Amino acid sequence: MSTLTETAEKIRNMEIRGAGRIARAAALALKEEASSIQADSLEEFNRKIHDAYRMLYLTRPTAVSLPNALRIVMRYRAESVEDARKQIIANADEFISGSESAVKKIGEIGARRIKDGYTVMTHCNSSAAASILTTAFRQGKHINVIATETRPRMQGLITVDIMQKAGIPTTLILDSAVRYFMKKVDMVVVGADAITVNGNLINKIGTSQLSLAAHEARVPFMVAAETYKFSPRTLLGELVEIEERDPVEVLSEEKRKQWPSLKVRNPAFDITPHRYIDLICTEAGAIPPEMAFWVITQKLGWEIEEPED
Ligand code: RUB
Repeated sequence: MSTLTETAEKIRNMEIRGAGRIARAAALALKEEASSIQADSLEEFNRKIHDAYRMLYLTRPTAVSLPNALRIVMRYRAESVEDARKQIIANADEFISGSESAVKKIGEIGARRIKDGYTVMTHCNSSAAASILTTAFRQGKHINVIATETRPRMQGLITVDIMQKAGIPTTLILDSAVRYFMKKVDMVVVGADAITVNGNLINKIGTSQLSLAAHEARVPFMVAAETYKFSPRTLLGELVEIEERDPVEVLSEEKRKQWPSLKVRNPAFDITPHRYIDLICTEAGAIPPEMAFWVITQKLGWEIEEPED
């Protein structure tokens, strides 16, 4: 199996998961594909690299970091195959290192909002959110983290592992226990799969429930998101597609056979309205959700035109 098909498969089956990781892995796969494509003409090269782009693009529909990363890597204007190769490799390298330093920068910016003694609730597993928590802890702040399990794929356990390895006191809770514990929480910090032009957040299923409980309890709700998590297509009026995964993740085939008429639904993400979000920490600064338009047009430099698929 080539690196390209292997990466595409790993993104599809969630061996590679989390919006930032997916973006970096896809950029790397495109870079490796560009390095190894055999082509007699620039047209042939363009066709082959576009096929690779499409294969990666179609792996998972919700995390906008994936198409954003792919389009950034594909921004080349070349006169020859070698020239195209070089530009794609340089674009991918720049994207990957920029993405890694963005996560670090978000950690530094977000940590300023975490005070000594805070209890912070988080959901699923986000590298950007984890970066804020570990940075705050490294700065000597005595924080406690409450991590939700995140059914059905239990990504909360990845968060627990990161927190425990960092030495941060951590409590694991059921997803359904969020409201029960919210009164003990000083801040909620979550990651992002996509942010729409009107500042709504798309993140792991259950995030919107956290935001409601936080809103009710007057607990600030902070999002950690690199600027490539903002969705240019929403500027064109499109909605972000919510991935619905196999029901087997929720209930085994065996159990489902017992109740043949039972419907099982498994949306992987949900939408948190911008009015429940206090702050979005990006590498370009901590901004209110209302600034999403600025990020898309000024920071991502997207023009109001139909981006090519
Ligand atoms: C992961 C998820 C994460 C975001 C942000 O969902 O919802 O909160 O992707 O993560 P899944 P990061 O496990 O289905 O990919 O900050 O690491 O990009």
